[in-house]
Amino acid sequence: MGPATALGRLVAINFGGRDHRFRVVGAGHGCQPSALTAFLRKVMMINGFQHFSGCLDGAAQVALLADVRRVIAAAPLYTPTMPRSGKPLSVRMTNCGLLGWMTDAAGGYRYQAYHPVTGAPWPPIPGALVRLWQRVAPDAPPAEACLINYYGPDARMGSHVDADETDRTAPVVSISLGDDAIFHVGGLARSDAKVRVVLRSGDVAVLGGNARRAYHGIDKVVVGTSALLAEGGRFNLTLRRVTRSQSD
Ligand code: MD3
Ligand code: FE
Repeated sequence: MGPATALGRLVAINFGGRDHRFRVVGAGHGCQPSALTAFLRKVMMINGFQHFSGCLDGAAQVALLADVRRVIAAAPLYTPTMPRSGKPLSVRMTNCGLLGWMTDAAGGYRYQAYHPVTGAPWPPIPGALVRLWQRVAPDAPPAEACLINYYGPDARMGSHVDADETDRTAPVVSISLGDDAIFHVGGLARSDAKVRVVLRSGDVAVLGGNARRAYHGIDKVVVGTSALLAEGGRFNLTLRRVTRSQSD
């Protein structure tokens, strides 16, 4: 999908052999929605998926990467493993926040408050991410978890639904840093048609509504498309509300 589209502009996306036309509407905060946002709503009938291309400028990406490096210094990337089989995932992971998502053979998919290798509590969510959550998810209670995925050249993430959160009414907010990734999103059933999108460094995606229950994954990382990470590859950060808020 192309770069951010000027607000009010009529765009066309060809899908299933015909052009789908729609107007790009603003989101009420700084970031410009891409054409994909309207496409998913109108054509695939997935509400609540918003994709903001180029939401973070170069300086903001550099600053956020420095935040990520500080988190990793305190909470090193580790290789998660599949429930029961213990087969390693191809991404490496860490977290910041009160809770972190993890998986291993013994305990399976879950949130826990401490790093599985060091046993230390996860570092706090950096201020810039707390403010981004407030800006793009103003109605949600505070984010509790920020999962950090690192994709090397051969890493991918198979199609799945994020379902380990007790509160699945709050959106998931995704931020991409580094090389481009081919992202796919489908419907509520694994067999539903999927649309593929390039997620670029600085893109922010908000997954709310029924998009929160849609199958999605990363087909591949396109190596060498960004100079942000000296080591190459891609970080994806996902901010999440996990538990139901006390005040609701
Ligand atoms: C759609 N991460 O960590 S981010 C994940 O790029 C995950 O690392 C991918 O899927 C990544 O669970 C994709 C975009 C994303 C994140 C959460 C979603 C899309 C989503 C939750 C519901 C629907
Ligand atoms: Fe996911």
